[in-house]
Amino acid sequence: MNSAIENATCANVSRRSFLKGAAAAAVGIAAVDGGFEFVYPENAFADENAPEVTKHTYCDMCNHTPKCGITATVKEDKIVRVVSRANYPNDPLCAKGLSSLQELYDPHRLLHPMKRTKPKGQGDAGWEQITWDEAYDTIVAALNKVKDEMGPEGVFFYCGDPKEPRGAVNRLANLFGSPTYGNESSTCAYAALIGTGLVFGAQTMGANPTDNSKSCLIWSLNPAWSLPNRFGKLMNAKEKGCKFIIVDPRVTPTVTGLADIHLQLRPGTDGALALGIAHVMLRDGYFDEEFCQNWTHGFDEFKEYVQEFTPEKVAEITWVPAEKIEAAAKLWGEETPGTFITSASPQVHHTNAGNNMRAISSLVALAGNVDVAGGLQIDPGLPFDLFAATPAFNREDIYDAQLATKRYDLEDFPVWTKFVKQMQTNRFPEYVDEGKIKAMVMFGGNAMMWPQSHLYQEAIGKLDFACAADYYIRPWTHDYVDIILPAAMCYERMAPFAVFGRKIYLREPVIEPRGEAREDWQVAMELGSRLGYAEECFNGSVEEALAEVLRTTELGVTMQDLRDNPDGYAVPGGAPYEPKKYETGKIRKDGQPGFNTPSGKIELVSEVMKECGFEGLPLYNEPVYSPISTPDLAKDYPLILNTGSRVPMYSHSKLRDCPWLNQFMPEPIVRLHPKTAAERGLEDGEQVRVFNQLGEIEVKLEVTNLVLPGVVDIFHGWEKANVNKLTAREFDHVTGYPPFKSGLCQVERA
Ligand SMILES: Nc1nc2c(c(=O)[nH]1)N[C@H]1C(S)=C(S)[C@@H](COP(=O)(O)OP(=O)(O)OC[C@H]3O[C@@H](n4cnc5c(=O)[nH]c(N)nc54)[C@H](O)[C@@H]3O)O[C@H]1N2
Ligand SMILES: Nc1nc2c(c(=O)[nH]1)N[C@H]1C(S)=C(S)[C@@H](COP(=O)(O)OP(=O)(O)OC[C@H]3O[C@@H](n4cnc5c(=O)[nH]c(N)nc54)[C@H](O)[C@@H]3O)O[C@H]1N2
Ligand code: SF4
Ligand SMILES: [Mo]
Repeated sequence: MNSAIENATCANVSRRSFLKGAAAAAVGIAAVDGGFEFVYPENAFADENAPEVTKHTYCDMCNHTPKCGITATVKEDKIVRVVSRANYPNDPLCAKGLSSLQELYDPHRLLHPMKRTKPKGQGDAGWEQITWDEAYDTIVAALNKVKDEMGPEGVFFYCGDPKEPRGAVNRLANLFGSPTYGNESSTCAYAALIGTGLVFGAQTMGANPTDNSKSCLIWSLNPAWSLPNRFGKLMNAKEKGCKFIIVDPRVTPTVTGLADIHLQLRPGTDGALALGIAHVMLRDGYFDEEFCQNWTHGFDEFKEYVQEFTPEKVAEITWVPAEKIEAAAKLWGEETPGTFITSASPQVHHTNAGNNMRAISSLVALAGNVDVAGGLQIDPGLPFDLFAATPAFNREDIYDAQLATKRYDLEDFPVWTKFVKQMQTNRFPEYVDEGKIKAMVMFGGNAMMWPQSHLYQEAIGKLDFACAADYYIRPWTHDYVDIILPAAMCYERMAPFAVFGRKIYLREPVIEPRGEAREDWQVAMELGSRLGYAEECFNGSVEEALAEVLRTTELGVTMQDLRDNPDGYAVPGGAPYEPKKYETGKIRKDGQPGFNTPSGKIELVSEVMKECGFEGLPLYNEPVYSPISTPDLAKDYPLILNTGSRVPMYSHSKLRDCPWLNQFMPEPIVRLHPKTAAERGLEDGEQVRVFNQLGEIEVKLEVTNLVLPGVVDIFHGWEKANVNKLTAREFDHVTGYPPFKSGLCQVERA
């Protein structure tokens, strides 16, 4: 392993104690470390002399699509050891992946369907074990009742951050006839995809540098902690000479490992910073004039607008020194081709999300970095996303013909509805209060992820019926549902496929599910069958559902092809990347030259925005609460509240009970710069109150140079200190996103 990656990945991880734990797992004994005692339940022990079998799967500990490969050693249907899978596109396993056995064999895991016997939200649901049959019968009766009384749209189908159930749940919602399907991407990736979709006519979060890339603009991503397998690839590009500009308020291991220029901005001022860089590029000729004149829409208007964003003015807004803005514009404009990478979330966790993302995307066009080798390659790629299944499998035909006009968010978020065939979920409490939603089917979600999250918790409680599938009973959310179903984990399930470019991997279960757990796809398909769609839901068969996913790709790939190629089946065909396809008509759906936007060009001024009643330019607006937009509020709450930047050892609300991971951050902390702490007479390690006009939490203080002076950095998802008590429910009009990362607050000794 590249030692730089190892160091960065494990930056917050005490290697000695972690490895001690890992060794304990290998022999299947209890791990006792740093005050934590973890005892595997009986069924984690195998006969020492039993033969060993090696099997492969991929990890889902960060619920995400890095899909790191795992090789598991199995004895008597018990996993005794896991390591990174060799010759697999994504490796190595991070601390979470290596700890996944503790989640799998956790004695507190939910292993049977349960129903509540006591009233909601009172701390004790009186959970009582029931059979799958009883669970399904109850759910089917409740959903059909809502369907009969008010129509299928009254049932809200929801997937949280776990991405794996999505294809099956989407299909189920469409078959049931409900456009009220949504997922956690209402606060995650879609705003970035909408922003880039508006500009490029292609939804993208950028691409890693290739050997042709002279530069790379990373706009708010910290893969050293959030996507460790990707960080290794970026380190390799750095070694080959690619120059990096990184826009991040914090000094992360990604910044120290990669950045040639680090722009440490005030959170939420991303749009102003991008317009300032554009100003310098256009002023000093660091742009591709021919490309801009021929292939961008609204160039002159955009050029006129950025006149006011002088480096000096932008420095005042963003806190980034003017010289650095100048230097970044020069590097980005001169070191071409260059690629750009943006995150799913931090740059859009603001009330100006959509326009921030459009302004950032404009920089790629100005530099002429679109659809060139080493730049942002706009590639039609394979006609499917096997991870979230395919449009045909998801039954978008039903959605388009019958459901699209019945969705509840049409008036709230018109731009969103043009791009996303799923509901923007952030106004869920209002839809419940307005009587539009009466029941909820939840796969892997936590109400704590929303801003002012108690309102979402209460909204679930107000429903006639709610059920959830999860690995655990998480009281914060599940105290408000009626039935809870045990979900099988990555070692126990088959769906979905892993796809890397043209290579597809089938995942065979490594072990039988513990207890009565069932995989999400099976649950969705069994529920669908009982709701009257047995044929469409393959009578609950995951094998057949997956075969149908393959069939809908129309690529001629079969399950047998995948079984015959356990090291990945390469879909035949495909050609090397072809640059400048916009000139030859290979990007647009109608075969004409140009891009898939209304004007056929890269839209610096957006026609879709205008059609939806907004300004066409990516106007910069201050975050709704900020020292500039609400100076009076800022007198009481002078610090910028930046919540949810990822930590290496946890995924959102998960893994707090995993002993090997919990030891690295046993309790919620707030991070402050030494200067900010000193101004308040605060010292490292003491308990502090973090509060604003919306709420208050108590956490332990960590004083660190990682954060920018004047900014407060707190991770989300802690039940005992839920920072979403302090985040506001003003939503960006374009994307519906909340200001998770640009609130205001104050910190005092507790
Ligand atoms: N303040 C603040 N809030 C944020 C963010 C932030 O940065 N700041 N980030 C936002 C973002 S980007 C996201 S993605 C969301 C994430 O928020 P959530 O979607 O709530 O994610 P988790 O906390 O991981 O909750 C997932 C639940 O699913 C369960 N689970 C995990 N895997 C599976 C599975 O495969 N099947 C089933 N059935 N259950 C499973 C877990 O046990 C857990 O209870 O949070 C958002 N909220
Ligand atoms: N370990 C771990 N990995 C994860 C997750 C997890 O919970 N834990 N969650 C997964 C999910 S759902 C997601 S969405 C991704 C997110 O992946 P990342 O975006 O990489 O994660 P973050 O740490 O939220 O944000 C990256 C950087 O953005 C900076 N940032 C904060 N505010 C701003 C801002 O206003 N502007 C700019 N330009 N930068 C800002 C932060 O300082 C941080 O260093 O991570 C995924 N990977
Ligand atoms: S980054 Fe870590 S948690 Fe995420 S898939 Fe890879 S090993 Fe698992
Ligand atoms: Mo996310």
